[in-house]
Amino acid sequence: MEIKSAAFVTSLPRYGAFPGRGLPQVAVAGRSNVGKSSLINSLCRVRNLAKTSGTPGKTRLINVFLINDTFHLIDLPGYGYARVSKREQQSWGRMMEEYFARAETLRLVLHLVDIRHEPSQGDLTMNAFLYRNGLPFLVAATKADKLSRAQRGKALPVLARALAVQPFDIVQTSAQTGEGRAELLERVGRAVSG
Ligand SMILES: Nc1nc2c(ncn2[C@@H]2O[C@H](COP(=O)(O)OP(=O)(O)O)[C@@H](O)[C@H]2O)c(=O)[nH]1
Ligand SMILES: [Mg+2]
Repeated sequence: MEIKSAAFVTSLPRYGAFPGRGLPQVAVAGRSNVGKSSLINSLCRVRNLAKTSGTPGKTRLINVFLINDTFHLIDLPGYGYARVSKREQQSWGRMMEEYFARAETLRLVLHLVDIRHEPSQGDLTMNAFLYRNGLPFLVAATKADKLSRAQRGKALPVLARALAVQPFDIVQTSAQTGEGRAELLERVGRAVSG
């Protein structure tokens, strides 16, 4: 699939009505700072479509983008940011549950994990949630540019085991080099067509 057009639609504090709702959706989930916004920008080849940030934990909104006038890309708020209150964590949880319960046209979740680290508690919780709810997902390991081939060879099996997927099912990505972009677009394209 090629992305010919990408446009910001809206930011939602709670998942609800928005223009064009009903089109197929692909959601991007992962901990704060894992590279969700960067990956969206890289996929769409638009520098600042999704706002990236050096200070994590700011995105507390569901950001909706319209791609090729045919499907929505959903930038979900990140989890696992250490400096948020219990109450904020709970409101995050409600927001996510609400999203997944109401997103009837969700076709694929891109679950982003940092290739450099073992999955966090939040990553494991998200993974369990995806399995428990039978949601179609793909694990993408971000920031692959930061590891050598040898380091990746060690990191992937660890990630795969923890997330109960096959190592070769994990797409290695880099927003910086564009690695994994073509494969992700291919998978997204298949998910939203038909
Ligand atoms: N080296 C490298 N840095 C990245 C990559 N993706 C994101 N980053 C950096 O990680 C930080 C968080 O990225 P962001 O996209 O805002 O993460 P989000 O909170 O998940 O949306 C920023 O400083 C990015 O520049 C990547 O593929 N490679
Ligand atoms: Mg973000």
